[in-house]
Amino acid sequence: PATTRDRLRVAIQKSGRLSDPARDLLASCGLTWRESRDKLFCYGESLPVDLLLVRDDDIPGLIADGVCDLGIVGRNVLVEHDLSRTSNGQASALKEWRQLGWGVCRLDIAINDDEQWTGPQQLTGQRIATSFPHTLGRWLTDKGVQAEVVTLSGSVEIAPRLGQADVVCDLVSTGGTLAANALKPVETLLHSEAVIAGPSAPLEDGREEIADLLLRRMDGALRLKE
Ligand code: PRT
Ligand code: ZN
Repeated sequence: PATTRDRLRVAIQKSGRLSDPARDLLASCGLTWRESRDKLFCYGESLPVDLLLVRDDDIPGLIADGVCDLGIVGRNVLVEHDLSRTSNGQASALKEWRQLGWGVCRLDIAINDDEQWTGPQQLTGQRIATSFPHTLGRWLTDKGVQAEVVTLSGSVEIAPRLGQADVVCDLVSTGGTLAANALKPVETLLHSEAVIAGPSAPLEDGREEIADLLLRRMDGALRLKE
């Protein structure tokens, strides 16, 4: 690269389910930081580790492009990004460096709760609403099922009632949202949790050592929580 970077850059979710636990985890590693006025960037004071505050969907791309070194993100987002690359013929660029044990959820297929479930073949010819089209597409291919994937960026659970889809494929934690929409989970495509995402290749310019230090402290912090 034209420019070298000697500080580690970690992408975390700006606001959402993973932002507070991610900040807590970094603080438990002894990191203190100063937030920029626009609250998009945090300068690390106690360690050469800076934070970038972004939408969770942007985290894998920022690491793949080398803008950030590590990220704290749901496996579901990482898997979806990876499959979108490989389905384009690009090489897989990222891997999970750590599993964090929180942000646990499943990516499930859910159908109307008054319907019978006989198996994946039942989805043949159906419209399935999801925010994870590549993950769903791979699962359908694995099962040999031909269905129509309807990609929605949010409010997936109400798609059947709006007539946009017949069934949904969405994240589930308690199941309350599905139940409130008269849906029931019938298949699990992915078990997810928050992970430390990083490049498959080693880091450069001394950032490897900073990452090692941060991850060692993280391992200690995670062990204390057990
Ligand atoms: O703005 P940005 O794009 O950053 O945020 P976002 O809205 O995409 O993400 P956010 O904050 O909702 O979730 C971030 C990550 O948290 C997800 O990528 C998952 O890895 C993880 N996670 C864990 C969940 C859930 N549990 C979860 N329950 N993400 C979403 N949900 C939603 C689900 O989509 C459904 O609408 O919660 C509803 C279901 O919850 P239950 O408890 O009713 O089953
Ligand atoms: Zn998102």
